Amino acid sequence: MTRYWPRAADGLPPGQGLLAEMPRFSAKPFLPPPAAPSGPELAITLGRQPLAQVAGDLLESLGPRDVRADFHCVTTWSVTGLVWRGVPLREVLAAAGITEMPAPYAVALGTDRQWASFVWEDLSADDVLLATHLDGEALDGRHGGPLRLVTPSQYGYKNVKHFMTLNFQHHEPAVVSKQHLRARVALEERHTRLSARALRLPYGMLVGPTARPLRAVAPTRCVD
Ligand SMILES: Nc1nc2c(c(=O)[nH]1)N[C@H]1C(S)=C(S)[C@@H](COP(=O)(O)O)O[C@H]1N2
Ligand SMILES: [Mo]
Repeated sequence: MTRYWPRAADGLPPGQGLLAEMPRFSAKPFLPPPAAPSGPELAITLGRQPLAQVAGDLLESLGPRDVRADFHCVTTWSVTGLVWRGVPLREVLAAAGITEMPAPYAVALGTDRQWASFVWEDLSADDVLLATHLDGEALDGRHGGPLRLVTPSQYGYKNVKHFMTLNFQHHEPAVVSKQHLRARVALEERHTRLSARALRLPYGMLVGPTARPLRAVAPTRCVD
C-alpha cells in the first residue's frame, strides 16, 4: 500500500512538506465517500432563512474557468500545481443576488456533515472557488464531488468537499474541534489555541495513517 511521507521542498508555506499526488483525506478516512446527489446544487441560507439555490446551470452560465493552485493540509502535507475548474464563489453569490455581506460569519457544510466556519473576508477572497473539476476530471467521491469549496490560502479543512449548504450567521460559529476560524496557511494558523510549530511533528505523524491512497477508495456511488 502507498505510504505518504511529505518531503521537504522549496517554496512551500511554513511547516509543510510535499506529496507527489493528492491523497483522499477525510475526517473519517476509513469510511467510503458519501453517496453523491445527482448534480451540483448549493443552498445558501441566512440563519433559517433561504437566500438562494445555486444549480449547475448557473455555474455553466457564469463560465467556469481553470485555476491553478497549491493545496495545504494542516497535517503538513501539500500538493502543488492542482488545476481546479469552477467559478469564484464571490461571482456565484453576486449572480444569486448576494452582493453585500449578509452576515459576518458563515458555515460551509458537506453532505457527510463535515463543516468549516468562515469570516466573510476569507470567503469572498479572489481565489475562493466553487469547483466542479480537478485536473480535467469531474470531482468524484474522493475529492468532493459534485461541488467543492476551494480556498487555497486556507488549510485543507476549509476546502469543504461534497459542498451542500452555505449558512451565513450573525454570531461567530462554535469552533470545530481543533480548527482555526481563519486557518491562513501563510500565517500558519493551524489550531485555535495550540502552537502551530509544536503541532508540526505530531500532525505530520498522522499523514501516513490518515491519507488514503486513491485506489483504495470505492467510487462515488457507495453509500455512507
Ligand atoms: N466534506 C468534507 N470535506 C473535507 C474533509 C472531509 O472529511 N469532509 N476533509 C478536509 C481535509 S482535512 C482535507 S486536507 C481536504 C482533503 O481533500 P482531498 O480528500 O481531496 O485530498 O478535504 C477537506 N474537506
Ligand atoms: Mo486536512
